Amino acid sequence: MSNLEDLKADVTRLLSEAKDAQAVEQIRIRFLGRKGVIAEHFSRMGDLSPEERRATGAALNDLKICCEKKIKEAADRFASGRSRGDAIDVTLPGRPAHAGLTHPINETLRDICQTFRLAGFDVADGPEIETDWYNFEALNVPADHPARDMHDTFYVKMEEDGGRREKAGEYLLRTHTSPVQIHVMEKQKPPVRIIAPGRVYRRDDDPTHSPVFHQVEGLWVEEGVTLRDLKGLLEYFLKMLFGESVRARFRPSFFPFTEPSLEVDMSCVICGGEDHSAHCRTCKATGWLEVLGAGMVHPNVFRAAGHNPSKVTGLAFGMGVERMAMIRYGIDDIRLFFENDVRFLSQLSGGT
Ligand code: 2NL
Repeated sequence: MSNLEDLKADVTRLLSEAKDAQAVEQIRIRFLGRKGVIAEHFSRMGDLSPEERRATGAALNDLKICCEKKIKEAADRFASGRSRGDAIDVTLPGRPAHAGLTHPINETLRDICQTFRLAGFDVADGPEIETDWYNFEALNVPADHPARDMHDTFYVKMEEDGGRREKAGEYLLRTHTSPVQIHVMEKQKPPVRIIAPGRVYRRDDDPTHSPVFHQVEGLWVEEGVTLRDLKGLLEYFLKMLFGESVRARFRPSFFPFTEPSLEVDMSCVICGGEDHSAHCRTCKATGWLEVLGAGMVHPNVFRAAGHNPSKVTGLAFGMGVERMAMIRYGIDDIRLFFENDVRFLSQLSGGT
């Protein structure tokens, strides 16, 4: 009897040492096989007395059932790969979780806004679907101006009121964020100091133009604001965004909504504006990059927005965020920003 208890202990120990399914099978053959240890014990029962035979037979049957159970359990463990030998290796490093990145356009937009907030500007926003009045008329853009052409502007027809505030009729997708500033001037008496970032729409599509892009416009209306303030503000802005060594250059220009109007160039950040005799592709060997349009608010714009042009003056400016980002990251095709290939985007973004 005690011999049989020893056998049970042997099977348990051997199974705990088994390294794979094959080792378990060897144990099964050795104990439960046709010529195995248990079969041998059964065959030797002929030598026993009837009483001994009954007791031994019962004990051997118990042992056999017990071994079958233990061996099946061990075999199952290997089959599902969860044995000690094959266990999940808890020391393996986990799969890396990919952190999201800020899109380079958003990162640039955020830095532009932050720079003007530090200078005391509030951030304003407004609708992307606008009326001809807010997008053009109030901004002194005459009816025959080429920007109003179907070739440049997306027009939208609104059939019904549809429960919204808008009336049925002709609308357009704003071509600049200036209408936001008109809305603010209508509601707020001077001083007004705001920037208006957001999406704008134009019927353009080539390597440097996208039908949807982002703009930041700025407006500062107050008694005594001058062109000097404009130049100083924009020089501060460019140095904040591109570094202290950047220089600004102002050229006379024309916009319907400002008088006088300026175009603002910055020294090329790629070649430093120094060796522009060489062939810098970014500034086309001129040493300068055109980055902003600006000017003093036209009296007609003040009148349209309900401000008295003989009491206040205002400075205004506008820039394309994609253009800023292209210069900042040295990208020559605007479409890369919108294809959203993570391999491209993750090379540019500094983080979240
Ligand atoms: C550019 C030029 C500019 C403005 C935008 C503006 C707005 C109001 C009144 C007067 Cl409400 N002007 N905006 C003025 C000058 C230039 O943008 O090149 N944008 C990308």
